[in-house]
Amino acid sequence: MAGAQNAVYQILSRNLAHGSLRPGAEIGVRADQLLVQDGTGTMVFLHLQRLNPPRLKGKLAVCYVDHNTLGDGGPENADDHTFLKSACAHYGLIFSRPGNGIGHQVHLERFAEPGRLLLGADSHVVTMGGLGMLAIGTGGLELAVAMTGVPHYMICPAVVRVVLNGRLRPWCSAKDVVLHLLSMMAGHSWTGMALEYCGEGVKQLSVPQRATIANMGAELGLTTSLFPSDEVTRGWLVAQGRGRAYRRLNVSARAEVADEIVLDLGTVEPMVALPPSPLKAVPVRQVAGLPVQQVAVGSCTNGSFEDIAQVALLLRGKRITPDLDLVVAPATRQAQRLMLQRGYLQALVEAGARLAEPACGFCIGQGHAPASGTVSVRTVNRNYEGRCGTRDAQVYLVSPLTAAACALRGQLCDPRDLRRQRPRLTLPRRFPVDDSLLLQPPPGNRRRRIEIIRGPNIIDPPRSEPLPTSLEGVITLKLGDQVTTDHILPAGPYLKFRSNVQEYAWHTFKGIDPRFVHRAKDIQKRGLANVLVAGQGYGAGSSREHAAMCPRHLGVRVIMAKSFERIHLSNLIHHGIVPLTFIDPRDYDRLRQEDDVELPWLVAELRRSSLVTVRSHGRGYELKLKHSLSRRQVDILLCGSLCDYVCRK
Ligand code: MIC
Ligand code: SF4
Repeated sequence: MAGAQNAVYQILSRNLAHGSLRPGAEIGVRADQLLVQDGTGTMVFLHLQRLNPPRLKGKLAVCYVDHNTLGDGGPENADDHTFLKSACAHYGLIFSRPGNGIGHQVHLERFAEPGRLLLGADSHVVTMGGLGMLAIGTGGLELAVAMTGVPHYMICPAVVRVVLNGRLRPWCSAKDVVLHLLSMMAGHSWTGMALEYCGEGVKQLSVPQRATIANMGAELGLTTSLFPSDEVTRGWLVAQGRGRAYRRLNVSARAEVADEIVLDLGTVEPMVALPPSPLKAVPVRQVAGLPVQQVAVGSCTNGSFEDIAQVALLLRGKRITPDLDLVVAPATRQAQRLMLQRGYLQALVEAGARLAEPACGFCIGQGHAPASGTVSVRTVNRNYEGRCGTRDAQVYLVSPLTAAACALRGQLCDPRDLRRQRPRLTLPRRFPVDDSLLLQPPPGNRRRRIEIIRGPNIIDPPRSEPLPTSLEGVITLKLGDQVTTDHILPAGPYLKFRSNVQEYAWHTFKGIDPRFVHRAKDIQKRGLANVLVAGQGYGAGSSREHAAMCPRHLGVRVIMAKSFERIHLSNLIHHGIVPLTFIDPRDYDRLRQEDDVELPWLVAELRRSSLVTVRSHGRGYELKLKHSLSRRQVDILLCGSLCDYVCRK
């Protein structure tokens, strides 16, 4: 007899608009809630203006200003905020003002609902899985299209159950659990998979702790991670004054799943992810003693009140080591206010910490870039090379308790080696709720009259052209494995160009090959296509569609890789770049940068088979690569972009 339906499919089937729930099948879903943030959101609204829907059909949609908050070096950030605020009022979204906090944590506190489906233009929207909400990251254009009421198309994930048994040992926390899991699961491809958590061990994890674990599933390329909604969830929602949002969601140990992972929480130790990947996690003791110059606590992974308060309690009455910089950023204004009320911010300041505003900040290289060649210990989720703003800094990822211990010792250390009692934190029965920085849109009939205000840096994205029947081009760049979207298009100081693709494009592959843009433009001028070659996991990390739009603007029309990450793959298709994968990985070795290439029957082959011919006259080879595009995706590519496809329909 077939087992019961798993929890992920229970939610998907409630929201299913097209297709059937089979792992790997293309399905269409309609979401209950939508989320955008400022870094991806300006483009979402520019797409919406082009799509020009008569009205939006989303249910609850929120736009958070959390990435671009510094406003340094010019008016671009503030202009983006004005644009977003007016666009939210025009289209009917709630606008979360700068200072209100990081979207994922604010959403968890104020809007997330168990048993419901959320789509968000950010890879870490999956944080909401901690509350039993099925949350899926998308590209910006996809989200704009979903806002118009068109179903969102995605690959139905295969579900893997994670059974958490046992109890966490003192000083071990949710971050250690997820780093432990990442180290266990690294080395396999998890693209197209979703995790659902169950087991006795889940009950001892609070909602923010579950959210930390769900958050970092993004680092494995998972579609999402889901926790049950139980009495812990109910208690947390009640403390947020949202008890009515509670709905039970069982994750059954008997439901039908593709695979199962079992973890005894009692075996988890304080962990650290070594640079340059969150997947390179080892027990902290293996690297204890390494001198540390900076500690940064915060982000959507570990910026909850619980996380920051524990750091304050551990540092209370002490001073951090003099040669080290400690920066602390509560993730939300609510956490910040509670820290103030309880005197915890004072404890941090007295210990020598620098306080930062509730925003992404140092997590995305916006401020607090470490000194050259130094070690920075952070509670964030990604430590890719250069993401912190300093190319040769070494970033280590740890839990808040381990971060605090490092701040006291001035070196990487296992917090158990402090030989102290773990601080005891009592959580409030009621969190201080103040939604005054969440601006509600005006009633429907008044919205359309509200003008959308565009600053001079907010530029319409380039128009796309249909895919030509055959292509001639040059391999302008050959890349290795694990090229992340941070490598393709860095954030940090260039984040302010998120609303200006033409300008942002000048920074494409900047950290990898500063000559790339000039080469690509030369090839483009000669009327040829730019073709990229990449290894495994091309496009891992962020959902930023600019990592597809900017290369496309520079004339990239085909990327041949060993494999692609999920959200980036959609972004490529939706912006008119053909993703092809190697059938034989040795073919990757045959291709060289500067090879002339021709795809003589591109469109015919995309339409008729799963193989595409690539040949080089200069080098004398002919290869077959494959694609796994659905009929719909081929049609999108032929139109040039999802925007054109939807408009045509
Ligand atoms: C990230 O953590 O990399 C970001 C910045 O939040 C991105 C979104 C973006 O690039 O705007 C993400 O995770 O999708
Ligand atoms: Fe912001 Fe960092 Fe979270 Fe991305 S991972 S949403 S940059 S805090």
